[in-house]
Amino acid sequence: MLDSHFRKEEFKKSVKENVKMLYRKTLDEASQEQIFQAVSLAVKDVVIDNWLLTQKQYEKDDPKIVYYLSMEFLMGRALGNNLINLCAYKEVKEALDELGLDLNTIEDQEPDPALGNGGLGRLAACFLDSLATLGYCAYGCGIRYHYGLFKQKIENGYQVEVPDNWLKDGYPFELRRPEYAKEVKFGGYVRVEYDPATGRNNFIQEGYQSVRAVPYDMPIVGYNNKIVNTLRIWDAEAMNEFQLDLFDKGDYRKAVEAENLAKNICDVLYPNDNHYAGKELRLKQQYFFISASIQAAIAKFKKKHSDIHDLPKKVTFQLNDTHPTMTVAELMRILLDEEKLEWDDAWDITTHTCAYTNHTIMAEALEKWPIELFSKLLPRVYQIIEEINRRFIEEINQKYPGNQEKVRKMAIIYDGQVKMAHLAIAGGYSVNGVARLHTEILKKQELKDFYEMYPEKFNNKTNGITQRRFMVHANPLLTDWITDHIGDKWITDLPQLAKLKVYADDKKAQQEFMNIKYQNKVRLAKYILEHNGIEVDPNSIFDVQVKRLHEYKRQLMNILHVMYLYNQIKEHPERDFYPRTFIFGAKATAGYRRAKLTIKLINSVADVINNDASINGKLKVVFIENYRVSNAEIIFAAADVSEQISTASKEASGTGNMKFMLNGALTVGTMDGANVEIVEEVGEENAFIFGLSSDEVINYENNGGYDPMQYFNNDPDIRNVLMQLINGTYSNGDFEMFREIYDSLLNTNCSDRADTYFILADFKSYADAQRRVEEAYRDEAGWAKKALLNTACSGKFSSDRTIQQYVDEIWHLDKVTIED
Ligand code: B1N
Repeated sequence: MLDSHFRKEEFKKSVKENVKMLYRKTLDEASQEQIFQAVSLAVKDVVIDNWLLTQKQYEKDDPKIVYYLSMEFLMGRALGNNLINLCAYKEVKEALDELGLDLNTIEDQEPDPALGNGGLGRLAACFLDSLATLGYCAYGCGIRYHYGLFKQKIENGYQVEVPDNWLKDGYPFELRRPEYAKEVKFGGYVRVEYDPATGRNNFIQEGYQSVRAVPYDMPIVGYNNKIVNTLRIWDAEAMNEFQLDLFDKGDYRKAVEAENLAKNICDVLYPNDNHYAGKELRLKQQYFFISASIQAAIAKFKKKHSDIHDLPKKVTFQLNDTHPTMTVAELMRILLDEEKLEWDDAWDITTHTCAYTNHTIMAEALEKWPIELFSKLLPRVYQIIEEINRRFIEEINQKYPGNQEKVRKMAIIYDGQVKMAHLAIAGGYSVNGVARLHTEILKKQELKDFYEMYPEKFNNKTNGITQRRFMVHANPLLTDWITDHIGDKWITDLPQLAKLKVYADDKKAQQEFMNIKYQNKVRLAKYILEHNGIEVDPNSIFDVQVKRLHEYKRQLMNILHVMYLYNQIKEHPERDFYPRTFIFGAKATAGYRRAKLTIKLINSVADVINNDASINGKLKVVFIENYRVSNAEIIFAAADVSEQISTASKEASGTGNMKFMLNGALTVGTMDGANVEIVEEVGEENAFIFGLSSDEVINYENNGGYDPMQYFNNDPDIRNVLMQLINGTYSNGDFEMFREIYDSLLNTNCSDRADTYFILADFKSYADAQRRVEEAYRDEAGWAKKALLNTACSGKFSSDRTIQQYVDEIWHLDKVTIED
């Protein structure tokens, strides 16, 4: 479909006009950044027409709406993606060519909107793409952080964090909507007032500070269907009108405080992944965007509907992890205090409107807010949670009379803390995990008591990714090849890729497939040379681990294995060794010392190995600086081997694993998260599985008996590698630099059990899996077949499938089509 607005000549004219209007320049005078703005404006123009059409259709059809509430939306760049979904990419590229402009260079001017940390935020972005593409009425609700996730620089091998001022030149794909601003109240106290008219108590928050929440809307373009949904991110502004009375009363200090509160709230995204830090400002962020979003949703509902009891029929709130769990209490507050419903009525509505997704079982990620902090900041909301808790405990006592143990484990408020997961489970109608194994672990271990109490709430929704960004945009060569072979239906129906299976043994297809992989490796090699100054050989195996840096993801095991290979090559220079390039990309949370030291170790090992002429370039190690959505697209397309090596049971799902598979990389992985389902789809013979099972890991954790020192004592290869951490091999003779890492693996005196993530237990079976990789790669046809089958079998892992399951089994939304 070529939209009339994208007739080439018209588009070219529009770009020239925009440059003139915005900057009083001609095309050849304008900078690339200015041209990016001008092109984006031309694209936005078309998007806005469809945005209006979509609103009109929704207005007419009145479909049920899902609000996807998330602290993170890791959107990545919009320009190229919008062009893809408008089916105008090629036309626009040509038009720009004719103007002497290069679309790739223009796309590179866009800041990467990084309003998320990793998988959780990127999942939210993929879901919005699928919701729009499938034609469902959905709003993403989040925060307009002024600074996204930090940019990473590597200096002397260490990570340095640089602020990400993504809004500094203005972001062309957002629209400020001051007419939808909402007031959000913090602090003060609750006055209880008997109302003789109703015979009820009124609860009135007083002495509070207000912040004005102003929404900015970003268009979410569906693929080839004219639907444009909305990501609404809230910014905080001082609430001048409301604060005036504080001035009148001479309470200048309060007025200034309120102004400061507004200034800080949206400053910056907390850079933690799978970790809870318990900061007051984070709690403010949570309530800020939830209160604004829920108020706006209720206001919208009431425009069309007179009976608030119908809310669950028309609205559902999906909580992306516990971060938006405030929704339960805020909705109760509105229903009780503003809609004047009775408790039971309000609770019935709330528990049929909210649904919760769990994304992790890592204990350190569990949100538990101290009640002093909570009740001071949100006195009325806290009061409501106390009442929810009181009634919940009653329910537990009814079901398990006299069982104090159950109350202790399940209460929402206990030990001076508010437990957000418990609130999310009690206050919603659905609890889902993000991969089959993860959901089973939730039911059998982490949330066992809740599963026993509410088995009907629990369900699984295995994650997915959008092929529009991670294939059509990221890998244009393979996109065209696939479409040449099976048509283009797969772009909105990924299981169609199975039709490629008939080419798995076809010599010509194999060669073409691997030739595209080669060209993508050349593209990545060029990127690496430009950005890292390291030359890599596209004929070597590209073995890639890109994801947040976390101990449970075991980047350390990967680099220890590289050290082991290097030792082998040095000891046996005569042996045949297939050249391999180990590629890493990872940001570490600024305060996570051990993770940052792992980055230093990777870079130190890279320095030694890459500069050792004696190994003839057989091994290369590259740490790609500032891993983010935009370079991820280039990296996935170029990978031969996908490293998915988390300690079994720790990675809830993973989604990078799916992006690699889609692009024809083979998985080296543990039976963890969605890897289990990946192997199920592609067949064990087309992946390299190793390591302890989740049951074995959980058994060690519950019953003890793991002793990493045994491996150190009995295995000289492991011992050699570990000794090299403390004998200066990779630290210019400094014995202390990597001591902490060495200790973490062996020293029981450290805070945790030594080797918390079973690296030594899995090391040899990992090395063996890697030997199988090398052997398999030597068989060119064999490898091509496996790679092709990975792509062909990846159909399940589209977020379109995931979203359809959410719709069918949780949300029950109505499908919308644009008639025009
Ligand atoms: O969510 C992804 C999964 O694919 C990953 O396996 C999982 O690790 C990730 C607190 C998190 N779980 N929890 C977080 C992020 C930020 C934060 O402040 C926790 N991220 C995940 C999508 O399901």
